[in-house]
Amino acid sequence: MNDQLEIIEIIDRPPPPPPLPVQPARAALVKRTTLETDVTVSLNLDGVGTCKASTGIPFLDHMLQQIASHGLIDLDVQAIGDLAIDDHHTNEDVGITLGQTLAKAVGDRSGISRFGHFIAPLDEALVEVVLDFSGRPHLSYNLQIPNQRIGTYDTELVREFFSAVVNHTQMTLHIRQLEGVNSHHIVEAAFKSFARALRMAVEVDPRRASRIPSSKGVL
Ligand SMILES: [Mn+2]
Repeated sequence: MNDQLEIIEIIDRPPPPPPLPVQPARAALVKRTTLETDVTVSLNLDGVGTCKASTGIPFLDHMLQQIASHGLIDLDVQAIGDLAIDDHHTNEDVGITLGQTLAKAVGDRSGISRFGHFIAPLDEALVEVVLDFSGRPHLSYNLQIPNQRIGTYDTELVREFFSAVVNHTQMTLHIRQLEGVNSHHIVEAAFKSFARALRMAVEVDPRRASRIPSSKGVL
């Protein structure tokens, strides 16, 4: 043991660095209730991809898992809908509420990359997604899904889902099928591609800092 420790007095101690600005959490929760459905969505854009999806529509839950997992979004979707009629209202209202939650989480869209694109394969299926957090809703969609149903899910509802998301996130979304034969593969490739494009678009651009990525100054 050294009992003659030298104590050095630092006289000209530099001032402590200023505290880092607290980044507001890019997380949001929206609860939406109508006479047809009761939907709660919460998400964290800066998550690790955890998902709790319980919509009563098994295939939709499977697709929400893709958004969380490949978008690295922590996502919780709970829906109770009038499934005794069919899946239409619940599917659409999950899309609406997810869109509203995404819009809330990105706030005024400052600091984000804004644009995102990806081309995801799933075996023979190949689907390209290009999106823009433009503040204007637009959907271009050309999926040619051969089967009317995947499990119990009506494949017409895929377009309805993305349309609801687009209208309530206020985003431009192009979904283009390049290849594909199997219905499950085509739809799942679209959701995977959407997830990765979404991740790219909401990623914080450090060179953008907190500025809004638009020459108009508003999105
Ligand atoms: Mn699958």
